[in-house]
Amino acid sequence: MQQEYQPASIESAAQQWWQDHNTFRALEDSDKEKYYCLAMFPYPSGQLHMGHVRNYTIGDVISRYQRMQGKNVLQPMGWDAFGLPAENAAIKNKVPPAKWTYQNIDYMRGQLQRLGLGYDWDRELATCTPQYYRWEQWLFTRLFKKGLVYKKTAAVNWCPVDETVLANEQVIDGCCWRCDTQVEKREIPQWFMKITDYAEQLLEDLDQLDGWPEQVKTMQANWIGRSEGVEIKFGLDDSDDTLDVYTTRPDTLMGVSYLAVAAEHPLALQAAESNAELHAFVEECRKMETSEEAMETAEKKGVDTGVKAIHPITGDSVPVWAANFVLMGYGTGAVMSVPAHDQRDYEFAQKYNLPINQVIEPVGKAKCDLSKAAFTEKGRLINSGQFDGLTSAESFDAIADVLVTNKQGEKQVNYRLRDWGISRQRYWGTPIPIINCPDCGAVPVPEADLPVTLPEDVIVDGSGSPIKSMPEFYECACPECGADAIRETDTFDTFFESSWYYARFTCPDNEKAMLDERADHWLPVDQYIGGIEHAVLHLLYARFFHKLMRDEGLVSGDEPFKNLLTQGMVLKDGVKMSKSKGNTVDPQALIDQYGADTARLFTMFAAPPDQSLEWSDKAVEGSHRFLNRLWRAVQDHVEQGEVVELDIDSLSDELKDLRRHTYQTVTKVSDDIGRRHTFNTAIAAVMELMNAQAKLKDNSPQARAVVQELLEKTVLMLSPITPHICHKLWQVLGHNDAIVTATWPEIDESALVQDKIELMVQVNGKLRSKISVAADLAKDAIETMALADESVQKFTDGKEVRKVIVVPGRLVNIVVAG
Ligand code: OVH
Ligand code: ZN
Repeated sequence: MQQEYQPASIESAAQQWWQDHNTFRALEDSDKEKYYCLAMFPYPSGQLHMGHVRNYTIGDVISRYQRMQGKNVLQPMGWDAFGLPAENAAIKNKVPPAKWTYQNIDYMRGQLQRLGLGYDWDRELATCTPQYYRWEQWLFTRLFKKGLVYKKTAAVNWCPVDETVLANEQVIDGCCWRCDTQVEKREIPQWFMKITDYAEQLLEDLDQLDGWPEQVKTMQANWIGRSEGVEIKFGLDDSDDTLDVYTTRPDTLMGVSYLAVAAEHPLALQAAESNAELHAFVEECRKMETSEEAMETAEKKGVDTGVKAIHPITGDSVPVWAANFVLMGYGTGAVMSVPAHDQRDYEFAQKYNLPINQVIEPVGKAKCDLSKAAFTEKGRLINSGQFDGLTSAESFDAIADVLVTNKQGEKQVNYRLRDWGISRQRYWGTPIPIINCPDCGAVPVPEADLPVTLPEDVIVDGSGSPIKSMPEFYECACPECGADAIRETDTFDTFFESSWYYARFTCPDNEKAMLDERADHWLPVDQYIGGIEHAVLHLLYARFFHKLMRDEGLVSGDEPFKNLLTQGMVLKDGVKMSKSKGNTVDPQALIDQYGADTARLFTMFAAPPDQSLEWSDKAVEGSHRFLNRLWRAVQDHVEQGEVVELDIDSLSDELKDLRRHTYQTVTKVSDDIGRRHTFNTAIAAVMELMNAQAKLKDNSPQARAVVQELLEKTVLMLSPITPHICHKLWQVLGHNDAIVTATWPEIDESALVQDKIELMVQVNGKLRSKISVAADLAKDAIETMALADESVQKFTDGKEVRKVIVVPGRLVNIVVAG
């Protein structure tokens, strides 16, 4: 009696088997080659969404495939558990962030298990536990001693009504998300990591990352933004000070018509003391948003400071303006402005009637019309005195040389990358392990006193971080002098936790050290998988941390992630799924209705992993139908009883063709899964093979042997994608071992050899017949066979054969007279 395909029971049985046999526990002491596969760990936000299902299915398919290649696979899972959502939920639902977080973790862990993902759950970690974050506190104090972290004042978003700092995502159109008050900027002391010390390495080592998408490497390179330029010292009237500017276009130096400084530049601040208009402007700029985006879109404004600078080559007087498009934290806080050759300077000059001096003329096809816009391309110098006639490239060195000789400038390499501000004035995060002593200043918490534990039994009501009003948390003694001191109450940016979790997964149980020799065993991660939204920040910070840990002797190797796969978005009706749009699909409902295997098959079949995946009810049903078909094909096959041994030499052409199809499919699927990561085309190939099998009418013992082989290979090939149904069908096909312990099918080369080929036979260029011949048949034998063919003879009878042309492997053309 044939069983129905019942995903629920099949799936729980397979999962039980894996659990009972510790199938996915990864141990180091193995002779096998290691393979570390990691999908970016989730925020415990409540429930899985389709983006998670996709991310984790891709990781699981690759892991299971590599396991079948005989590798010793590590696939861990954990929780990126700190962050603002827990605080928002706490305000809304009146539950402490810790409780909310741990509940979510429990629920989402269950969902991941229900999907049949092969994780080593013994290595599970959550970043909000002291066992985890103590080690980043420890690393931070080491880096402090090395001078790689420092404190400086920096601007935050401040709500004057709620009297609290706001995260960027809590500022909506410049206003507070809670009370809609206009947000202000506030300068407060914050901690920074010197990622700029590693800018050169972070850029150079991109070359080692052959397994990363070019697009991601380009985004990182642009973010780091290395440029070669010249720092130029402009003298100031009535002063011994100079005003230093950095430019990548020294070729335009002779066209400078003004200098622009940030509103907070000391020069502007001093001038503002006796200039009311400037003073008002400085105050206005203080409140301005300084995100890169806001800077781009804001109207460009400025005020003349009245200060005059001296052009280093001509000695001409150059006005100094304060402008809202120059930032103090960027470079020297001053730039030289060349309106003729920079569009922003051009617009500013037009607005304030400043001179537009052309000093570059176009060469080749470039066009220049300064009545319409700046000419920003490189070209040849004009109106530039001694430098006239040089190309932009030639003048770079010529001008730099003059400046260097006169001690008015220096060639310089600059980076767009800024140091990483890691302080957050939030509660649900890792406490920064620093004690502020009135006498000793900032003192790192001694190793023996770590971790600094975050109190979890708190009420979060939106009125600021609760630990900022908990003396029992922040009152302490200075570790150096014993004086009464105040503990830091800011916490780390959550990117801090996600910058090293991949390494901690190798030794999550170590209570004595951040990392141990197991890190060297498993790292680098062989395959990392995650969304493109992490192309810059997370991936850059993780690469930075890896180098920091390397330089601390904690890991070896320069890079954490050998291969990177960036998955596309899951869309519905062409747009991103989101709660606010009301177009989400709950993966839990999908699993409840069809089972985990259908959910997995659908997500892998609907699109290549790096492209967006459009949700489709039809495609889900199609995937489910396919699994039903597979189920029935195997059941029908085994119901017919014993299978005899294959006797390859006795097979009919049809059966040989079907065997060849089987192994052609194995070849394609191996390449699609193992190298190209195009799981969708792999699945399509298996579906075609199943179609070919369904067409077979032959029911002889040898046909059944060929089908047995075909079904076994099919189930093996699908097992990384739909592991539960394959677990069951493997048993149904007569195996006593579990498919999860099986190896990937080998290619039977002899099955791929085509011993018969089909040739077209033409008479006078017209197709008249097809003949099947042995692949290695000699030319004259082919001629004889073609001439003897019945359908051919209808056209050759009674005619003189003038010539027979054989095109090997393709056709025979018979040329007859008349
Ligand atoms: N914890 C961080 C994180 O991204 C990772 C750290 C390493 C920094 C999902 C959707 C979203 C979608 C579909 C339906 C409804 C709602 C991926 C949304 C990731 C990711 C992991 C974990 C999402 C891709 C974008 N997306 N597609 N569809 N945690 O929980 O957000 O990029 O890294 O899986 O995601 S996370
Ligand atoms: Zn002290």
